[in-house]
Amino acid sequence: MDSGYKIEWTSVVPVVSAATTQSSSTAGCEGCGEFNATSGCITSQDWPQNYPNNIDCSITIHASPNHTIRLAIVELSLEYSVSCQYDYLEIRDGDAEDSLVDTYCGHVSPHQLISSTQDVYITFHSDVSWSASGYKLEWTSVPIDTGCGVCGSFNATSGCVISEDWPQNYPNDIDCTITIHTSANHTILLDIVELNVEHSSTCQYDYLEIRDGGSDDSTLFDTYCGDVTPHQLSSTTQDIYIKFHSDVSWSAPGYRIEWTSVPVVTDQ
Ligand SMILES: [Ca+2]
Ligand SMILES: [Ca+2]
Repeated sequence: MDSGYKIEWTSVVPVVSAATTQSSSTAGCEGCGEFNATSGCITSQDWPQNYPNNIDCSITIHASPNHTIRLAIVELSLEYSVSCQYDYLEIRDGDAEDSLVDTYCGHVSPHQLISSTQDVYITFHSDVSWSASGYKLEWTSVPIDTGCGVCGSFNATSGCVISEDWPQNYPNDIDCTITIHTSANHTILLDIVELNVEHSSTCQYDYLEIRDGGSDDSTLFDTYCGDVTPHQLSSTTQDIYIKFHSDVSWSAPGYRIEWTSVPVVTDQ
């Protein structure tokens, strides 16, 4: 390092009273500790102001049995160093030492992680000097769908299908066809509970096609990619045809879709 000067600063939140600073966690987000709510958010101390120096904070998120945890890194800006030795956020899938997912410092783009266990363990450390705005994380617990189908024909009045390896990222190079067939005089209410596949403007890489009918030339409801808001589709027939394709690179958690049969109301 060249000699010269080094200036350090710290933002200080004015202390109004002991009571208000106690409860000043940002917009209802949590700080350090153990959490077992099904969803929530966590921010660094004083976020979005700079975090204090000399902090050690540990966070454990614990999901219910048969659930994993989706953790979104919404914002992450820490003091940067090549090996993240000064300030860092460590994320572990589970609480074992060998379960390190990654160690973050500097500025990190928003992205999501999905645990393979029921627990996520996070530690934050800041050293004696330099700080930044810190982090905001959000978590949601995700049910492990052992009872859902993946590809094939389903002949049932209700059920669910998930992408392969859900809620982990789906594999590359997949073609999966799903046909759902319900009883006579019924239609199908399809509930797209979660859908997050590689985004492209024309959905040419990875996509989920959903058709109102039993074959690949039935009327298209839509072709989906990217992060899709949960919503429902109602078939006009007793069949729905779904095709999922993934290309050779990039993947995402995929989808979880539920269906139920709806009796057709006939005029008396
Ligand atoms: Ca620092
Ligand atoms: Ca892809």
